[in-house]
This record gives sequence, structure tokens and C-alpha cells, in this order.
Amino acid sequence: MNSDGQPSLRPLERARTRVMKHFDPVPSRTVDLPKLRNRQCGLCGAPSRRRGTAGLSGELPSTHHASSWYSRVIPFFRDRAITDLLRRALCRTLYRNDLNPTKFATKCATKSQSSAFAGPVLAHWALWLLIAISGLFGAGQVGSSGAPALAANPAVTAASPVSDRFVPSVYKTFAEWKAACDRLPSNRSLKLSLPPKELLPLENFGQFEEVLEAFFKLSKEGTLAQSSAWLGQEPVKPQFFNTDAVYFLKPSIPFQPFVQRELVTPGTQIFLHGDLHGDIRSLVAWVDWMNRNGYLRDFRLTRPDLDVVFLGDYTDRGMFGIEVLYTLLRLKLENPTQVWLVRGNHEDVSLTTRYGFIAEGRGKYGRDFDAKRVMRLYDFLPLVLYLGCETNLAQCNHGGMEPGFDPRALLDAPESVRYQLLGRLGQQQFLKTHPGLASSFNARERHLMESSLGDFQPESPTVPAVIGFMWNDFSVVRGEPQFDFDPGRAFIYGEQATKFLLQQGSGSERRLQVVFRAHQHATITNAMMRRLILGHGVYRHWQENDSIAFGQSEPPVLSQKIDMTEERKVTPYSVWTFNVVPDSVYGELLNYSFDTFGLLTTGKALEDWKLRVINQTIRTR
Ligand SMILES: [Mn+2]
Repeated sequence: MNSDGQPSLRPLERARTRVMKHFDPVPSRTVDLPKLRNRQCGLCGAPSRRRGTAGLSGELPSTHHASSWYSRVIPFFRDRAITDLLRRALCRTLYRNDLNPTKFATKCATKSQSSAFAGPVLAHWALWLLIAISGLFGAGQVGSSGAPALAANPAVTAASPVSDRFVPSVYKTFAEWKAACDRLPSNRSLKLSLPPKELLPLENFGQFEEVLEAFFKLSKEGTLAQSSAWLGQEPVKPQFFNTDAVYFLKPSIPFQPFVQRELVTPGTQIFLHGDLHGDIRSLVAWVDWMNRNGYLRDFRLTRPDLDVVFLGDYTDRGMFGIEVLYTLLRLKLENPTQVWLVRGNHEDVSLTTRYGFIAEGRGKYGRDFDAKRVMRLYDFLPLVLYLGCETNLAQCNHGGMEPGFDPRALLDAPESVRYQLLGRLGQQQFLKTHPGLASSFNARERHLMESSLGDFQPESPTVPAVIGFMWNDFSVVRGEPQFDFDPGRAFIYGEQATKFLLQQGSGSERRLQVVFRAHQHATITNAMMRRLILGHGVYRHWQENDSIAFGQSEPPVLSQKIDMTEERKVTPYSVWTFNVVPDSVYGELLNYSFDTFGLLTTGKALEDWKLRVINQTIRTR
């Protein structure tokens, strides 16, 4: 059956048509030739047999080139489970012979007699056979309407086919969106009042709703809907995908939060951004920076080996939550397998009703604003994105550690498995079976942990207790308690307790090494905010030269103690907090005007991972 529900009478023709329609080879000039010439294949590790003068008119022998080309045209190639071996085999063939697939077909036709080309030629025709097969069975691989599969590996992930791409009715380009947003007053000048209606970039709620609906479609037809992508129990589907109901209103659906694991190849560059809290200026400035620096073209990432992770808290506290969510969804829809939005503690109805987002929506669009439906989008965001590269993993989430969840099986699972329901949290159970967690605690900390951890099924992010991934914090410097509780927030884990949880949470093959998160912000210059602002918006907890004695030290002293460099080493068991945007009450009260994002470059070993800290000054008047 095809996407329209009609029988596929001529699978080969149909497949060929589809292939030609999406045939959009990467122009070779977009790849840096000299850099790649002497490198191994990034995918299979095979060395290039010929160098410089490639077999075919000096074209670039790049495997990224090859694999992305094939995954663009063959639906099979978007499913890692089926194609990993196949892809590696193909990749070796192409790479060792220095073949560029964009010229492959023509060359094969002219050189098919040559024995040197026998392997590649066979591979080529085998692939065309695959295209035919995928025409017959491909629908099951990529969703019934050919929805872009959320492939695990961005280096081998194709752009979603043109026909499936979301086409907005307004703001076709980022430049248009930026121009509209540039007219908006700053959050600081608005002082929590609504912006004038005539300035709103989205004139009506329908313009927002179309991206929301497209996101729902993506969620319902992508890998989230594939049983094989879930480890263990999968969500109760009719309820999980019923976007007309919510867990907090009757007739209700169950709250089914989940975590996600994605794998990337060494050298993948990952952008990380902290809390946005309705600051459209900072987000638009970031998208603009990405465009100016060649990482984005409009809303689309320019390379398959780029990922973006937003660390939660998109709305509330600023007056442009709608515009922020709209921008994020446009990015997600353009790059479904490369842009990730994790769920922060403000991605929940109990906070949006208290901290301004629901009021903002009602104020801007009146009764048209469908709060229930907007809240539902958060249920499709993972609480944690475990980003793996070779044997190392980063835990990307908004808050902190959650001892009640055991990620080991997910981290070690086959590459096609991506999701796991959070399920019932066994915090007390974990403490009983892992007394080592409290081994570094004093009596007070031990008592606090024993009396406060529980075993429960979350009914919401805060009921019956907070989910640590969304809410918890970390202590700032060495010498602070290993476990503590902030009555206004949640639990605070120290260095030893965190290290223990990362070690215990590691799989046998893939190790949890680092946490990238946000969330821990205040409007007073406490120890954390001092270090965040002085450290250019990114702070690694428990730094070697810092201690509790310097907790409230002034910048001249602190600058001797903490890492303020642009490029930073990612050390084992390190926890990194990203600052909150400047056009906010935080920026106003603490007097900073720079936005921050991280550019993480992964490598084969953790020693090769590097985090570059990038700032932009934001106009806040
Ligand atoms: Mn938060």
C-alpha cells in the first residue's frame, strides 16, 4: 500500500519516481576537500586506498557523502537496525575505491567491463534492487506516509523527503520571521505586561497551531510510534497519541513520560542551549548566528553531523513563550532527527498556569488559545536525551539526577532502540540495593535521603513527588553536602553522590560520563550565579581550584579559581550548567546581557570531547 492507501501496482516505477523526486545530492564543494582527503572513513573506519587523485576525476571520496546520499534516496537506509551492516559494507566499497555516488551511475555504465569496478558495480545494482524492494515494503520502515524516521545517527540521517516537509502558511524564511520578531519590545521593557497586539508576529492562534499539528503528526508517525524503538514496555498507544486528551483533565489519559537515547559518530558537533523562558530575542539571535556561521540555512541544519539540544524551560517568566515555542517547533520540523527538545520543569501545566505562559496565550489569542493542546506537546518531549558517541554518553536533561530510574539497559540496547518509559520510580529501592550511594554522607544527609526518597508512579512531574530529571540540582563547589533539600525546589546532589549514580547508571558497554543541564538559576548573586556569569554562561561544578571557602567570593578572586576559557575539556563525571537567557528577570537583576550556548565536539575517546562556550550580546532595552 502506498501513502494514500492505494495499492502499489508498480513498485519499481513508483520507487524510482520517488527517488528522482528526492534526488538532491550534496554539492561536493560544501565539503572541505583537503581536510577529508587523508582521513579514514568516519563511519566504518576504513582507510582510503587512494589519496589525492581519486579514481573518479578527483571527486571527493567521502563516506559521509556516500551514506547521506544513499539515505536520502533509499528509505531502507534510514533505519539503522536493518541497514547498519549493509551501510558499512557499501561504505567500504565506495570509500576504498574513492567513488562518489553522485557520479557513480554514469561511471559504472562506462567502466563496467573493468574488473576494478566489479565490486562497486555489483553494489550499485544491488542498491537499485533495494530501491525496488523498499518501494514494496518501505512504507513500514518510514511510516505509512513516509514520515521522516527519527534515525539514531545524524551522520547517516537524510533530510526528510521534500514532500513530507512542513510548509508554513507564514514566514517561509527565517529572515521574515526575524524581521517580525525584531519589532517586538524586550521582556525587560514590558515588565510582564503583554506586547501590543499589532506587533505580534503570529496574528492568530491558527498560525501557531499549524506547527503544533505538524509536530503532533511527526510524533505520531515517526519512531515514537514504532514498537521496536521502545525498550521494555511501550506506551499505551491510543492514549499516548490521543492529542485530544491530557493527563490533568477528565476524561484523562495517563501521564507517560519517557527518556530517549541517540547515538552520534565521533566528530559530531552538538549545540547546547539553556533555559529560554520566553526570551525570543536570544533565540532569534542564536538562529541568526547559526545562519551567519553556516550551520543553519533558514531553519535547516546544513550538515548531517550537527545536532542541537535545547535543555528545557521554554516559556514562563518572559512574554514571548508562544514565539519561542513556534521557533523551536520550526527548527524541530525542519530537522526531526537532529534537533532535540528536552522537557524542563516548566513544560508542565502546573507551572505554566502559575508563571505566565497560559496567561500569555490567553492574553494574545483569547479563547482561541487552546492551552490543553499546547500542553500536550510536552508529552512528546523526552525527560532525558542520552547522547552516545562510541562508548561514552552524555546525559542531557533540564534538572538533575534521578536515582529511581535505571537507564542501563537502554544505554546498552541495540541501535534501533531509542526510547524507554520512565515507569515507576524506585528511589527507595535503589538506595536499599546500593548502599554505596550514601557512603559519603554524614548522618544528617543519610537520614534526609532515607526519609525523603520514595518508590512511586509519577502522575505528573510533581505528583506524588518531583521527578529528579526535571527538578533536581547539584551542589556548586566541593565541601558542600553530598545530599540536601531546597524547600522551594528539589533535591541537591553532591559530587560523590553524582559520580556514584553516573557509574551505577552506566551500561556494560556505554558509560555515562557527563551531564549537560540548565535549571539552577536564581535572581540573586548566589554562589551558582556568580560562577555562571563569570564563567561566560557555562559552569562545571566542583572545580579543582574552587572550594566552599570561595563560595561568595567576588570576581577578582573567583576568576583565579574557575574555568573561564572558551574551549573546555570534558572530564569524566563532570556536570555542566548552562545559564538562562539575558532578556529575563535574571539578566535584569543580575545585570548581564549576554546569551550563551555551547558547541560540543564529540570524539572517539572522552579526552577528545571539547566544549566551546560561545556568547552573544543581546539588546535588552
Ligand atoms: Mn527549570
